[in-house]
Amino acid sequence: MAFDTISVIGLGYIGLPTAAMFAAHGKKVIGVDVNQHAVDTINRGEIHIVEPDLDALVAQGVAKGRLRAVAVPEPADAFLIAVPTPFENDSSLSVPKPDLKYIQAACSSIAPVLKKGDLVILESTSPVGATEKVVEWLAAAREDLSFPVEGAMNADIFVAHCPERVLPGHVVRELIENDRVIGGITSACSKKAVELYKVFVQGDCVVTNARTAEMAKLTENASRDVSIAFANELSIICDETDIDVWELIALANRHPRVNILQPGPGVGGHCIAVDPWFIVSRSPESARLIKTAREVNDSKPLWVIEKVKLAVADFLTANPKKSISNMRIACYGLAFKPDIDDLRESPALNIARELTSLYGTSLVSVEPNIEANMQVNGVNLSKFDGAYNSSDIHVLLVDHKEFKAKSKPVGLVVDTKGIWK
Ligand code: SAJ
Repeated sequence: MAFDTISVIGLGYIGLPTAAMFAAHGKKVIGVDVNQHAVDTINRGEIHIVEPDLDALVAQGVAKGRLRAVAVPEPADAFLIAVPTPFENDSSLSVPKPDLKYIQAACSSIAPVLKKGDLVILESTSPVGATEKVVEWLAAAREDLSFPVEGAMNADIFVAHCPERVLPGHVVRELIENDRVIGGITSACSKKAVELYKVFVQGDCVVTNARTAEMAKLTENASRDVSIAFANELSIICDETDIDVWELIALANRHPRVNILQPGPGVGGHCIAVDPWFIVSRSPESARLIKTAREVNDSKPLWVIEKVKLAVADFLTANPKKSISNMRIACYGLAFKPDIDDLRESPALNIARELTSLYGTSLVSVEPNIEANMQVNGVNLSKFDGAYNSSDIHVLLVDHKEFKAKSKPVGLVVDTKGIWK
């Protein structure tokens, strides 16, 4: 059978669901991760991240003996690389630059077990040219094998880029239903990659070259970032002009060709707040709108912090006997978006952290997706009801379902998501 054994390198928010999905479709799957805690958790049939329906999928795959996790790659017929692509840790750079070290490390780890006929897929969101780098790194490590070259025929190994495009919170459904963009180094690579994804993908598998596939993914997220920046800019303009931005957007969206997104505390996650920089770092002179959108979204948390400072000043003016040490401020939500526990690049977390440093123990934070009564990145976590019933200032940062179910609390409210009107 083609692709008898599939290996997924990186068992995070994308790799683990992908691995479990192949296992659910009858494949033998070897997941690889450098994090021993993740490996052990998965091998117990449990998961180390929060994603609806993923727990059952992993439990089933492990129980049936189709899914197992290891720390060091073993031979397989297809290798999917789903590792992070962070920025280079260099504060002197004016435009953040992608760091491919995890992709390179993944290549080094699979190179020794590659054999003729294997398929290697880069799923990680990557700057243009990264898939060609994968070929370079693998070829340097395995001189005994031939690797694909654009326009040439026949090689021992097939390499393609197939960017993940699933929405955290809906990963299991979107893995199956979404269309996939498949960019092989050669058309033979693309063909082989389509064959692999068709194991479970019901959407179309659309073939292009590797560079276009890389840029397609970056473009999708940059497009969303620009749209959210427009909404965030509107929210600031509306605040200055005493207009309810949510009402305004709802009205404007009644136009058949207008579809404005929602403002918020800023843009988070490891995707939309990151990927547009991959375009800007490559084309700094030309990517003007994309860069400005990033700056608009990145500056929104500072604006929210200023709003909270103004609310504190208003409260103290209205209550002259109080001081910061005997008032209470609550932040609601730390995750980067509703109904998940993911704190990556979260503007809400950054706001709560900054407010904690300003107001100390007068400030509590609530995150229903993380156990209360603990500290997360320097932020004190409290239970929702206590904070809701006893705070003087309420700062709504994430529209989690628990918060949406409540009406506007008593006290001053800074609502970045427009749910407590
Ligand atoms: N956000 C707003 N207003 C909105 C929509 C989102 O402020 O109207 C904020 C969210 O609160 C969050 C951030 O944007 O902080 C990103 O959230 P998201 O739901 O837009 O996207 P992600 O980061 O969870 O997932 C995106 C998706 N890309 C697109 O929708 C184009 C997903 O399909 C990708 O697979 C994912 O990035 C990725 O991995 O690249």
